[in-house]
Amino acid sequence: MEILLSVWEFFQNNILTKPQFFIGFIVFAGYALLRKPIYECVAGFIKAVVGYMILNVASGGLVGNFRPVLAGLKDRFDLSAAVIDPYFGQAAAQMSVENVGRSFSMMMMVLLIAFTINILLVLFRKYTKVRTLFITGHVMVQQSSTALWLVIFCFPQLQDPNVVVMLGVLLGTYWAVASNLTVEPVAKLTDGGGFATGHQQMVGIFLVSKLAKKIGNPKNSLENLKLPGFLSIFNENVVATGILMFFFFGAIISILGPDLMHQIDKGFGKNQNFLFYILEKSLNFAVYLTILQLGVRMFVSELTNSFQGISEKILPGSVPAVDCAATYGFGHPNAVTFGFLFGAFGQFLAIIGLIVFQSPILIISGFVPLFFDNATFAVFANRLGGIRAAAIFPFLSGIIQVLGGGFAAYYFTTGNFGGWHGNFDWDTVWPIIGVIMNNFQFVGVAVVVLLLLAVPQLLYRSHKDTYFLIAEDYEKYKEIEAAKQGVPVEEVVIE
Ligand code: ASC
Repeated sequence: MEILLSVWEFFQNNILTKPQFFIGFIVFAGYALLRKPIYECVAGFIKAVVGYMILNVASGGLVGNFRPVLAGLKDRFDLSAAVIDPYFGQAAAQMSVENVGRSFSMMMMVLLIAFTINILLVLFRKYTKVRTLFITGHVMVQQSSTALWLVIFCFPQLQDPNVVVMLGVLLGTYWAVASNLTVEPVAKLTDGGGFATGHQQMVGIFLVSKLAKKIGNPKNSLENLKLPGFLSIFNENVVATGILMFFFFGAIISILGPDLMHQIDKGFGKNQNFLFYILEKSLNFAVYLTILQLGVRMFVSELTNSFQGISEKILPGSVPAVDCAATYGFGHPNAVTFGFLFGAFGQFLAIIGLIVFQSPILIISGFVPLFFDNATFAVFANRLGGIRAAAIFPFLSGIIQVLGGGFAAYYFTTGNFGGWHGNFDWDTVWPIIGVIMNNFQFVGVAVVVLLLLAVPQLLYRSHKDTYFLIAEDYEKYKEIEAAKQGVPVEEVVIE
C-alpha cells in the first residue's frame, strides 16, 4: 500500500498535474503500440510536449495577464465579493476544508480513485457506453478540490476513507459521462479530430450543440461575414482582438486607475505612460491567442495520430478528452474573442442585478470561466448556429455563471474565503449535485451516480448505429450518413 501510494504520488506530482508530460507519454505509448520505430516515438513525445507547453505559455499568459485586472475591481471598490474562477475556487475550497479541521491531502486519493473509475467505465464500455478518458490533469486537480469541499460540507461526520471512496466514484463518473457528451460535438467541429473535451464546461458544450441550430443559421457564420468598408479590418483576427480588447480592458483598467495597477501589476513600469501600458496589455491578448493556436495544432495532431495505438490495443474505442482550448484551432479565430465579449456582457449585467437586488453575496468575474467557457461555446455555436448563436449562448452563459456561481459560493460557504470554482458546469451541474447530496445524503449520492450513468445509455439509444463509429472511424461514419442522405460523401451534411 505504502509503495503504491508513493508511486501514485510520483505520478501525480510529475506527470498527471503536468499535462504536457501526461500527454507526451500517452503519445509515446500510442506510437509504441502502433509499432513505430523508437525515434518516431521520441519525436512524437517531444512534439506533443512542446506543443502542450506552447499552449501553456498562452493560457498561462492570458490568465496571468488578465486575472488580476478583473480581480482588481474587488480591491478598487473595497468589496467583499467572491471571485468565480477555478484558481480562486481551489484556494477557497482548500481553506474551507482546513477550516473545519479536515485534511486537504485527501484530494490526492480522490484523484486516483476518480481516474481509475473513468478507466473502468471505458474498459466496460460495452455496458457503460462511455467512450472518453479525461486527461486534463490540472483541471482534474481543481475539480477534486472543489468537490472534496462539497462532500465534506454535505457529510461533516463522514470518515476520511469513506469521503475519498464516495467522492472518487462520483467525480470519476462525472468525468467519464460529461466528457463523453462532447464526442459528437467535437467530432463534427473538427471533422473527426479524434479527441473530445475534458474540461470545465462539458455539459455546456453539449447543450450549446443541441440548441444552436434552433437559435441561428450556420450559413450566417463569422466565416461568411463580409464586413463593409473600414469594418473589413475586423475580418482579421489579430486586428479584431486588438481593437476590441483595447476598449474592453482599457475601460476596466481606467476605472482601476494607474495607482492600483502599479500595485497589482509589477509589469507596469514606473516610467511607462498609462495609455501605452493599456495598449500593450490589451494587445497581449492577441499575442497569446496566436500562440495558443500554434501549440494546439502541434499537440493535437500528435495526440490524435498516436492515440490510435491506445484505442486499438489498451482501451478499445476510447477517445482522449483534453483541454477546451484544443477546439479553438478548428473554429473561426474571431469566435473566441466574440464569446469572451458576449460572456462579459452577460456577466456584468448579472453582477449589476446582484447589486440592484441586494444579493447577500457579490460576485466578481474570474478570467478563466469568462474567457475559456464562453470562447468555447462561441466556437461551437458559430459552427452550428452562426453569429447569432455565437452571441446569444455566451451571453446567457455569462448570466448563468454569475447567478449559479453566486448561489454556490453562498450556499456552500466558500464565498467566505473569497471564491468559487465558477466554470459553467460548476455553476450548474455541481451546485445541483451538491444540493441533492445535502438534502438526501447517501440516497442523493446514489441517485446522482445512477442518473449520470443513465446519460450515455440515453445518448447511445439516440443513434445506436453510429454511436461508437463516430469515435472510432469518422470517415466510415460520414459514408453511412451520406448513404442515409442519398448523396456522395463529399456532399454529406453533418449537423
Ligand atoms: C482552466 C484552467 C486553466 C485554463 C486552461 C485553458 O480551467 O484552470 O488554466 O482553463 O486550461 O487552456
